[in-house]
Amino acid sequence: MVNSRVLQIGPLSERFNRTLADHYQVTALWQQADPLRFLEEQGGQFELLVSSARFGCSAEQLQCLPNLRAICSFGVGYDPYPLELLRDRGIVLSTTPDVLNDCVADLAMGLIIDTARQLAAADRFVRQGQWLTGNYPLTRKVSGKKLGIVGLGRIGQAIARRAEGFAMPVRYHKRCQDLSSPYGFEADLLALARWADFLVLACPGGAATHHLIDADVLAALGPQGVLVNISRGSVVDQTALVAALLDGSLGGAGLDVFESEPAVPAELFVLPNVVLLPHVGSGTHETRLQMEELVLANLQAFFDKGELLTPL
Ligand code: 8YV
Repeated sequence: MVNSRVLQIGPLSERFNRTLADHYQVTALWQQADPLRFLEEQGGQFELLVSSARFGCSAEQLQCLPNLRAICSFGVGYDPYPLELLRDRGIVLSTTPDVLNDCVADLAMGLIIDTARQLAAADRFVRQGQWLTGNYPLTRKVSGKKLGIVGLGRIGQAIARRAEGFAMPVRYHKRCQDLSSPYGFEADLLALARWADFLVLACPGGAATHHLIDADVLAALGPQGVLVNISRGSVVDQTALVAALLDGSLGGAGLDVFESEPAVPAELFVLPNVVLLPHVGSGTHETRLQMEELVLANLQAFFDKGELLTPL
């Protein structure tokens, strides 16, 4: 038997918060005057926790939750959870896989096109009245160009399928070759970066991929190459990225994620070959609703049967 008290670490949509409160006795941690003190005093009563890929749950918080059994997380990223600690304590974690693949992959293609064809910059050109006095400079073609994907999980595969429609040859890099994949495997990330016109990051964040994209990878991608990041800011050495974009040794970048969001390096604001988005990969009405429903379905499954629907 699981008790119906749910601890929620951070706010999700109003709609989600309301539905959750209709079915469970919810405690909103962020509304407590002193959240850590509250946890120290009251943490023992919670077996269920709801959080997100943004708020996660720290080791410090977990220490105050001795009876926790399951975490239902909104989003597909699991980097803000101490996975080893969860494993040691037998706490199960669900994320919201698959339902966001299309939107994140759509956004990756959008960033490829926007960065190469400079849609956002050309739009600014029109709005500023500059077309009245001259034509926009030529940009770079997308169709037929070589696409390297770092991380060929569910989202990476959805990006690769879309790229086929643009006649883009696809190769990928990940820790182990995916033998069922029709795409070429490249064990050497530097070789993939040298080969690719566009390098899209679709791998998980966390310690294993921290600064995987460093100055050497950016140099290999080169002055005609474009980096697109829809995964996590931590995967890229952002200082090296800014330097490469400013000195022209990297051709462009389309970025939906940053190292310490919502801070974005202001040096990039003036560059027309850089597209900057506020972490909106999954941010459509349709997908966010499906993500919310999947969090609630996981919670209900654990409450009813002690099992999650989409465990990590
Ligand atoms: C969300 C994400 O923006 O799924 C993820 O890992 O980063 C995004 O879908 C995030 O979960 C919001 O909390």
